Order: sequence, then structure tokens, then C-alpha cells
Amino acid sequence: MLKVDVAGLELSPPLVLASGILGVTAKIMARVSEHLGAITTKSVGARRREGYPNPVVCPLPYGLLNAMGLPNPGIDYFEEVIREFKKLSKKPIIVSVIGSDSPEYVSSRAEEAGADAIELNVSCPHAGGLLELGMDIEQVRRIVRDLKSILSIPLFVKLSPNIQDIGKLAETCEKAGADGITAINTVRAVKIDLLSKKPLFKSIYCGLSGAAIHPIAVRCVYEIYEKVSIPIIGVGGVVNWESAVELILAGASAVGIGTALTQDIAIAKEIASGILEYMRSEGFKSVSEMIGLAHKR
Ligand code: RRO
Repeated sequence: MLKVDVAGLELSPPLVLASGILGVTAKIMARVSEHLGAITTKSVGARRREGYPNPVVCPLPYGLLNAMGLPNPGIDYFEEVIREFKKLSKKPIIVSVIGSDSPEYVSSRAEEAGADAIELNVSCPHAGGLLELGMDIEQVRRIVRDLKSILSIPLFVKLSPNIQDIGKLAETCEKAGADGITAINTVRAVKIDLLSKKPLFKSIYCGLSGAAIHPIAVRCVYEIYEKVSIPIIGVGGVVNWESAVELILAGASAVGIGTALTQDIAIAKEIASGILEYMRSEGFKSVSEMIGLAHKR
């Protein structure tokens, strides 16, 4: 009943670990995957990156700020993590790939290692460059097209809420061959430290996630659903079953959970049973009956 097909991936429940949270070691990912339909890794590039110096996160009462700076061990190392995960868990693993660091090379190595899908990250809010913000539509189109020509596993593109027209960019990705859209990455923000009177993060900009961005995620998923027919993984501020159901009604086929899992990984189980309870009381037999219902006039 809680099973859903997303671009050929069978997700049960329709919940995914969002990229950037807990997606670093095979053991942790395997543990989290027990309560989820699939997991997405932290974004990985061709070379190892240290990331920014501390501080890299700042908790707020309504969410979390981060400026990690794309830290990752590089695909040479990460390949082993993917292989190890495949031995520990039967759930699909979506490997997030940094759009600006040899994405074709990294994606094909990830596929060889056993990745079930690739999520192209063109939406980091503070890495700089138009590609990271997904603002260079031509460049995004070219990368998606090139990636599709070499991959045989599904390709998702993770989009930023910080752009003018997210629906149009999603449409461009679909036309270039993307199999699905993940929306949204974090919302671009700035935090000022009261003592130094300067931006807290070295990159000045940071990304806001958590409960505060949920209505923005719903808006983006709603707009994307109007423009594309490929499936959407809705991510942003999912903290309970209500916020997950809202994204599904807006058009998401599955829902990503990120920041909320940093508090308690058992929340995924609660969200799954909450969705099931809602389906029972509203008379839905499958998740697919609920997808995009908010658009029906
Ligand atoms: O690593 C990060 O700082 C980071 C990335 Br790659 C991203 O896509 N989104 C985000 O909020 N932080």
C-alpha cells in the first residue's frame, strides 16, 4: 500500500533519505535505510574535498543553516562505500553527484559500483557559480543530456528554490532526458554573528533547511508538477506525516527527509505510519492515487 514506483525505482515506503544528511558511511546509510524506501548519499565529486572550516552548521529554532562546502572523500573512495552499502541493504541507493566536478566520470564510476540512480546536484546555495545555483539553464541542459547518453540507471536532477522559474528549469531537464526531479535544495541565506558583527560562515552565504522552508518546497513541487510528467521527489522541511502528505498532494511521488533525521532517525517510521493512517481514513488504496491531487479542479 505504501509502495510507489519512481522512475523505475520501487520505493516502500515512499520516503527517501535526502542528500547531505547521514549519507556518508555504508553502515549509517544501511541503518537509516531500514525505515526508508531509498537513501541518497552526500554529494560526491571526482576529487576529495575538505569543505569549509568551522563553523559549518548553525541550528535555529525553526531549522538548520549549513555551509559545509561540499566535503566528500572523492569517487575513488566512495565507490567502496557504495559497494559496501549494497552488501548491507536491499534498498536503492541514489548517488548524489556534484554538477561542477566531472559529473560524467563520477556518475559512471558510481553506476559501475552499483548505484541504483544518480541525483545530479546543480543547486548548492553557496558554492558560487551559476551552475551550483542551477541558474545557467544551457549548462544544466548540456550536462543532463551528456549524462543521459552514458548512463543506464535513472537520472534525477536536484533543483534550487533560489532561481526565478523552477518549473521552467524542470521542464528543460525533462526535455534533456532527466528521469525525475528532486526539489528542493536548501534556501540561500546569510547569518550574522553578533559579536564579530560579520557573516558567521566563511562562504558568507549558507543554506536554510528544516521546518521553515516547507511551504517553499510545496510551492516549488506544485509549480514543477504543472510543467513536467516525470516524477518528483519532494524535499524540504518534512518533519511529520502531515508535511509529507502535503508534498505528495502538491505533486511529489516520494518525499525526502533530511534535517528532521538529525534529531531522531525513528521519525521516518512515524511518518510512514502517519501516511498510511491518513490513506486509510481518506479511502486511498495507493500512494499514486494521492500524487498531485491538489491540482485537480
Ligand atoms: O555541502 C554543502 O555545503 C551543501 C551542498 Br553540496 C548542497 O547541495 N546543499 C547545501 O545546503 N549544502
